[in-house]
Parts: sequence; structure tokens; C-alpha cells
Amino acid sequence: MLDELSSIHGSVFCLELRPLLLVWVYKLALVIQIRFDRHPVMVTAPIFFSLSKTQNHQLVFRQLIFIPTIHTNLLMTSFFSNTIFAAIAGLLVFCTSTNAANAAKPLNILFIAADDLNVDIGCYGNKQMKTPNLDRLAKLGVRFDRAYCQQALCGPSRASVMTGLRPNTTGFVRLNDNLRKLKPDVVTLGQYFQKKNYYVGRVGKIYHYGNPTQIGSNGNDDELTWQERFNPAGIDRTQEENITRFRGPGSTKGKKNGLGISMAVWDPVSKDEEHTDGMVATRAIEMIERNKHKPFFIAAGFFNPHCPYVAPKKYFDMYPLEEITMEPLVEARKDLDDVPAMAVQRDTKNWPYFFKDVTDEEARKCKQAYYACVSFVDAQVGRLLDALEERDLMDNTLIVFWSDHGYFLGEKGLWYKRKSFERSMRTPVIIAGPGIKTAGQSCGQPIELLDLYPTIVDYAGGTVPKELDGRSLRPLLNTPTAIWDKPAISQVFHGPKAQGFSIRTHRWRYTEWNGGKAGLELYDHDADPDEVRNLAKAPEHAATIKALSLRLKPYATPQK
Ligand SMILES: [Ca+2]
Repeated sequence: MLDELSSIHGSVFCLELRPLLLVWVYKLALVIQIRFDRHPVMVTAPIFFSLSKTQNHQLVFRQLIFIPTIHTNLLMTSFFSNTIFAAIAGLLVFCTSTNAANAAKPLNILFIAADDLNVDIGCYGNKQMKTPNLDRLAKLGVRFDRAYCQQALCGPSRASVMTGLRPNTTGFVRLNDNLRKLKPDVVTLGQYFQKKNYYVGRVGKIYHYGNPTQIGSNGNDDELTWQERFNPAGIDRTQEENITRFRGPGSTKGKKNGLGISMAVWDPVSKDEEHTDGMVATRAIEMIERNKHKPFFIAAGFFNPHCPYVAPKKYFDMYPLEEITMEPLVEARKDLDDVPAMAVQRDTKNWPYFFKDVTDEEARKCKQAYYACVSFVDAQVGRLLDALEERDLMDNTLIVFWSDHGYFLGEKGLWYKRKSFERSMRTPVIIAGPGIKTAGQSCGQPIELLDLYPTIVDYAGGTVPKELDGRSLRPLLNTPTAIWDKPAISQVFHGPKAQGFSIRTHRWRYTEWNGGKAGLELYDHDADPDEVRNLAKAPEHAATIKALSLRLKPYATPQK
């Protein structure tokens, strides 16, 4: 972006010298006119056109006035020819002004969030997934392969993203904590851009919502973050009675409590826009259209693929059930033999897959439905990208795509989130925008979701507030392989007496439960990407553990 900004500033600087240049060009044109019987406009116009490409309206207009003045003074030609000249010059200004205005305008931000989306995405290497639009976005930007949330739970993760502060810094560690009670004066990402005179609007879920119960309301939103906010509700919310919920023998249909933590599916033959996320995209496009002439920060928060897993049937059809595989539960569970009990304390009470008596077949149906929801979100992301392209806004819009945390789909016999394993801490992050010369590349350095705030501010040409816990990712956007010494820190909070802190470096994941008193975990990702072998008790790794523990210590203060 520095490059982008300096090129814009550079062109403005050059423009100050441009009238002089044009006088000389024009004089030259006069000679050509005499020699070759061409009107000077014919000669000057193409030069004028090329010089005007990167200028803003005002400066281009200044030139427009200047040229006929030169013309009149130098030539004293007839009124008629001057009029033609001005008309042609005016036409040129009109033709070039759209581009010129885009180049000089401040950067727009399109901030897109998905809920509970793990890295089961085509561009992240999952060949089964059909996610052409996220893949398309990845080609336009940088895909971060080791991006981690700060807490694998909606409320704390999202508050951390929007404040650029760790859950431990704000104290926001519970699902429904209230940000303004904990940090009344915090300046959120949206507030930052409001102060920069941006239009700042939200549609859908950015801060925590009870999903699906609070769809259609403001949920646990922070009102001060936005100037405008929209809360659509589709048939996934208004017709919940059609959702099939698996919970043992005789699956139940109907509007039951607890759909927000459920293994439940529905595949209606329906249009995208009958669903909440289709409405989120439609409204976001309307916000883009309405604000396309001013700098905007538009946040589109999708509710999928959070459970209950509801999407139009056409997305289910992309994933035939017979192609959905899961490791048999008994085998999968063996992964957990060497982990501390606290690491899975919420997940083994009602085994399997969190709910008693859920069958393997039902779990596979849920996995199919989750994938359908991913493709459904992907299609909505595509609509947003199309909307930017159609309005010629790609050249001055930064697109940031993220999810609040990862998600288990039967690996290790687990479901959902809230664990300290890679599968629930790791999230997709894709950043695309003008000036990113590494488009299409991936970055393997560990980054944190709380780095998004400083990155966006930095990218938009602002000064990163000192109090933020994250760091701008600009060095990695410039050079994805750049040296990056900052690890990713995540935490798990099951209550004051059950807490975990985890550090992820390029190679290692190391987790301490209750300061180590309730157990340790160490995984070598170079050799064991699925975290099957806990190396915490291996004597040969004692020095690694000591070093990682030391690095984790400043972040690992337990919450009350
Ligand atoms: Ca979530």
C-alpha cells in the first residue's frame, strides 16, 4: 500500500509541473500544425489523456481550464475552434474522471465474516469443497495458512477482532460478556473509521449473536461501532419448525430450544435470498451501491456455516452423502488418549459428538450439511465480489475475509469448537486489495485475528494505535516469507478453574492447562499436522517446552 500511496502522491506532485509541460507540448503542436496541417488539439489530446489517468477531478479540471487559455493566448484562433477544443477536452476529462477519482479516493474496506467456518475450503487444500468464490478471492490476495483466533468461541473472538485486543486484555472471555461494561472507552475498528469520516455500516453478525435465536435482532452488538446496521432474518430463522434435529433415537423436528448448539439440518428447495445470509449479501450490495462515492467500511457478517446447518438444497446436492467420509468414532477418539482431561472436558460428557446416541450416519449428514453451508456462504461472497467489480471498485477496496474460529467435524471424535487444538483455533484469513503485489500467494507465518485491526488501519494509510495487541501484516503482504517472530496466542476459558493458554509458532503448538497444573500439550506440526501425538512428556522436548512456556508466560494470566 505504501507503494500504492506513493504512486498516487507522486502523480499529484508531477501534476504541479504539468501545466508548464503542456505549454511546451502545445507549442510543439503548433509547429506540427503548420508542418502537417493538423489541429493542435489532435496532438495535445492524446498526451493530455495519458497524463490525466491518475489525477483527481479537481486537478484535471484545473488543466481543462488551462489548455484553452494557452490556446487562446498563443494562437488567438477563432471562437469556433476554441469551442471545439474545450468540448473535446471536456469529453476527455469526463472519460478519464471515473478512473481518476478511484485512484485518488481513500481506500474502501469490505469486511466479510463467516461464523464457525474452518479451513475446509478449496483454496486451503480441501479438494472436496466447492468454493469457487473464496478461491477467486485468494487469487486476488494473500491466503494466510496459519491464522489463529484468540479464543475459539464467537463472543470473545469477535470482540478481540473488533478491538484489536486479546480476550485477556479486555476481560471479554465469556460468550455473552458486554464489551462496553468491560472497556467503556475502547475505540473499535468501526469507530476508528468513523473518525476518518468513512461510512461505517454493518449487516449480519460481526459481534456475537446467539445463532440462530438472535437472528433478526442486534444480538450482542456494539452500537457505537456503526453508523448504520441491518439485521435480516430468513426462513432459516422464521421457519425453524422445519429443521431436523438429531439427538438420538427418533430425531425430532420442530422449534426446540438449543438449536444454537445442535446437530440439525434442513435443505429446503429455496432461493438464496430467502435465507438470512442471502439477505445479508443483498443488503451489503445495497450499502456498497449507496456509498460507492465515499470511503466506506462495510461489514457483512454471515451466520453460516454455524449450526443448525440450513442452506438451499442445491448446495446439499454438491456433496452427495456417499462421498462424505468420517473416521469411525472409536478410532477417532483414540487421538485423545494422551491429552489432559481439561482439554476436552466439555466434549466427552454426552458422547458421541456432543449428543448422546447421535449415530455415525447422522453425523455424516451434519458434515454434508456443514459443507453445503460453506458453499452457500461462498456463493454470497461471490455476489459481493461481483458487486465491487460491476461498480469498478476493486481498484480501491481492501477485502478482508475471516471466520471467528475453526470447527471440528468428527476429527478426534469431536464436534464444534472451544478446544485448544489446531482444528478449532485455526481460521481462514484472506486479504486482497490494490497494491498487494503478492496476489495469489499464501503466507505460512503464524498470524492472529487481532492483527486484522492494525493491518486494515495501516493499509488505509492511518497510524496504528499504540494500545493495540496485534501487529500490521503489511510486511507479510509484501513478502509472505518475511521473517515474523510473533507467535499466535489463543486461550480457552471454561471458567475460573479451567483455563488453557496456547502458543503456536511456525512449527509448534504448546498448551498449558491451569498453568500446567492440569496438564500440558505439545505438538510438532512439521511431523504431526493432525496433533495425534502429545509430546509434552517426552524428555527430548523438555528444552522446547521450557522455551515455549517462557514465551507464553506474559499472555497467560488466568481470568477470574
Ligand atoms: Ca462462531
